[in-house]
Amino acid sequence: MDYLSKITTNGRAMYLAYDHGVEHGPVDLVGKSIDPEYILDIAIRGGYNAVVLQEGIAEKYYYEAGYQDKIPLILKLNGKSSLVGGEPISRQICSVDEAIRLGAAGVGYTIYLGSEHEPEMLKEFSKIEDKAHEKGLAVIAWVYPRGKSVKDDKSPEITAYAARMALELGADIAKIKYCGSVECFRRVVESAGKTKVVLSGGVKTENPDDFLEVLKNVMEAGAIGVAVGRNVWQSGDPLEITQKIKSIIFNRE
Ligand code: FBP
Repeated sequence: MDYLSKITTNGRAMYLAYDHGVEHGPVDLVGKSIDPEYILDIAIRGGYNAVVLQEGIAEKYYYEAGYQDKIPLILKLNGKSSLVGGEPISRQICSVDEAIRLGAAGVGYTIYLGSEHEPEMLKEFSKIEDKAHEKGLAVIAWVYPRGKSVKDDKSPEITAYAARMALELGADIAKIKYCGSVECFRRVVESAGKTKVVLSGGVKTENPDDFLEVLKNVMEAGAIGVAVGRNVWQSGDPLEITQKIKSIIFNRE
């Protein structure tokens, strides 16, 4: 079954991530980006393939305002604040049924690969994956190596491991951080096999060209696109950078 048809264009993907209010708090939501309506407007006018939200914003700003016909939703089903110390764990805080009720086309879940709590996240993810696929929803795995046993979360070995884990778990898309070169990201894409890979945006770069260069590299390595947040909505001109992202993702052979 093609779970990705609603959230891709010609096999490519550009997602606007906005789950940062949970993960980092309002410190990330500078200027107008504190307002979810501002983000939804960028997502729609920018022509994103989907917007990534947590349940509360999905309910109050997406569902209640009838955005279902305007832009697909990827609902994050787990999350954690940045305030908790110790080994990272992000637990499920929303269900697949709720995602369906809110009109989501896909669900997202973060796995901290290498954390002492990894088994709990793998188990939750697996249940979510079964149910989401049974209902025809796409499953996107944020696979972030993290925890005290992870020495370098951007090493070629561990990023490839993250991508492989997404394949082994049955994710349709793996959201992976950049490992530093086209060559190493090629190995990431290869490791993901039939699971597609999108770049995880990262902290806003001072020079937008630096972020765009990374995007070019991952596309050259075989990624299908990006799930980006801060580099777009923290920008002074989110639609301008969106056009550049779009042309890198979609205007290529
Ligand atoms: P950005 O493009 O802003 O990096 O967003 C991608 C994302 O994965 C978000 O979905 C999530 O909230 C955040 O990054 C998590 O970041 P961290 O690396 O701090 O866990």
